Amino acid sequence: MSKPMAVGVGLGVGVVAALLMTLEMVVLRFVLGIAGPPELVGDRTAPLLGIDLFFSLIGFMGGYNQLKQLGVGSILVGQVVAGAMIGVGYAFLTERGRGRGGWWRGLYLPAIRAVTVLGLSAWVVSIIALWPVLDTNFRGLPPAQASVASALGLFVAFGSFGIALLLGYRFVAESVEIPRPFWTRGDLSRRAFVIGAVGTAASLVSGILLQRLYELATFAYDGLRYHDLEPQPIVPNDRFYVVTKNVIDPRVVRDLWRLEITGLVEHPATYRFEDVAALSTVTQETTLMCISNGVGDGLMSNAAWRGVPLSVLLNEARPQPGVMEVICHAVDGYTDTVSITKAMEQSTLIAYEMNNVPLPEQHGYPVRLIIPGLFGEKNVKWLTRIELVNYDAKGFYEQQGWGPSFVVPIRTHFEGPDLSQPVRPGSLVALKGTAFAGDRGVAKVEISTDGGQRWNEASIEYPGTRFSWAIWSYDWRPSAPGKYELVVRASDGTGALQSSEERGIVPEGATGYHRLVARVEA
Ligand SMILES: Nc1nc2c(c(=O)[nH]1)N[C@H]1C(S)=C(S)[C@@H](COP(=O)(O)O)O[C@H]1N2
Ligand SMILES: [Mo]
Repeated sequence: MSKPMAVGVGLGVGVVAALLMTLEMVVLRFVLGIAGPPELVGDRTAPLLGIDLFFSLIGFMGGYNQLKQLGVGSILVGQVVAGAMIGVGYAFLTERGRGRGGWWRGLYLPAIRAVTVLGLSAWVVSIIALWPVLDTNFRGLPPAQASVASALGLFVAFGSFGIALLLGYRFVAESVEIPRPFWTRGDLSRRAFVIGAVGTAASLVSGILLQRLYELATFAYDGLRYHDLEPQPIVPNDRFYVVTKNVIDPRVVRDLWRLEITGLVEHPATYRFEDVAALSTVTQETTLMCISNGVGDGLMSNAAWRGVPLSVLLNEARPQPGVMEVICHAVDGYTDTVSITKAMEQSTLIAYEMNNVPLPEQHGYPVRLIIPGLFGEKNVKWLTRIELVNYDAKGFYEQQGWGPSFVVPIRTHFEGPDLSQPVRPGSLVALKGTAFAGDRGVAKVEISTDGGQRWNEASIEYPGTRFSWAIWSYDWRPSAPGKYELVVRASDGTGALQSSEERGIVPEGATGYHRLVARVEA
């Protein structure tokens, strides 16, 4: 075969083999929840990006969802490009072997050896590089099995790429050995056509499956915010804010799923869902807020969670002396940490119900953590392993540089009424909003209508619990026309007044007062 033709055939067959590999990865992901490079590489690298780079990438791409799409898209494209390059290399090696020894059934063995060595090395390297996230399984396989499944998934994917490349190349190249001009509808063009058809079919089927996966993807709901002119004490589950690192969230099969207690404990344990549900339960209203919730933003919601205090499981497992932290691992490979002291508090829950129904899938089905007083990210969803350690471990976002404090500061928001239009002098403006102070409770809410010079106490319409927000209201009747700067602030149960310091989101969450301008016009 001429060099340019070998390049062309190798490239084409490499691309088709990579498309077949992509198809197979998509099927494994779809059916068995096995994560492939597109998700694993993102999850492995995201925590390594510095917080500033991560934040500016999100800004540059126009959102977390766009960044996720860029990540997955570039790995998918990268796989095809790598496939094409390997195909060309394989073609070169094979063509160089023409007329020499070392052939077996139309396959040139040294070329096969090279591809095999490359494939095995790629497999080993990817296992080592992806090790920390290899225990991801979106169907909820327990971590050890999940790691094996992911490793096998990669093996099958790389292996099938290799086999498709060898067989595909031989299939096309064989026809060239009987020399016929390319354009005479000879054997070669027919065979090249077959390979092209296989590639097209693989892309079509992958495309359909990817389309289906895209519909399941978190793009539709990640970053959902809760805003209401009449804020509800308890946010309905389908309106509760959502934040997830995933492109597609887990769909855990409850009977496959286990909760493991491992690490520095006297009695490591594995619980089935029924075992967890059989333990004594508590119901606890707790508000969650994302660390990236800006002042006035809606990444904050309140629900009643039912579950088991984590301390019940930890006491059964008997922590060894010297335990400092608890690492919480989730089926999506997400991890976060909490101090053993906080983990042992009665209010730290393993929750499996949200507002009287099983946890919805996007809120962590079947089991998540609820840790009052700490930012949302510590409330690990799809929890599967609790590991006790004697060092200061860092979770997914903390590795990026968030924290080190994850304590929710006092936060107050205006919600209603809509003040985008002017109001009439003398009319009643029934201001309403939320106030939240982590696990310290809200003691007092104050409103200023003059930019923060004088303050008046608001009424607490709904006090909530120590762990939840309060809903406040304040009846304001502006008499004179003009522009009024409305400000709200609260004091928590310890008597501390909300900080007016305008601190940005990075790295410990925003602080400062929510301010609105109301226009009063006759
Ligand atoms: N397993 C897992 N848990 C997770 C996350 C995640 O991506 N994966 N995101 C965290 C973040 S950043 C937040 S703010 C909360 C959001 O919880 P919600 O979607 O139920 O409101 O979940 C946390 N728990
Ligand atoms: Mo978050």
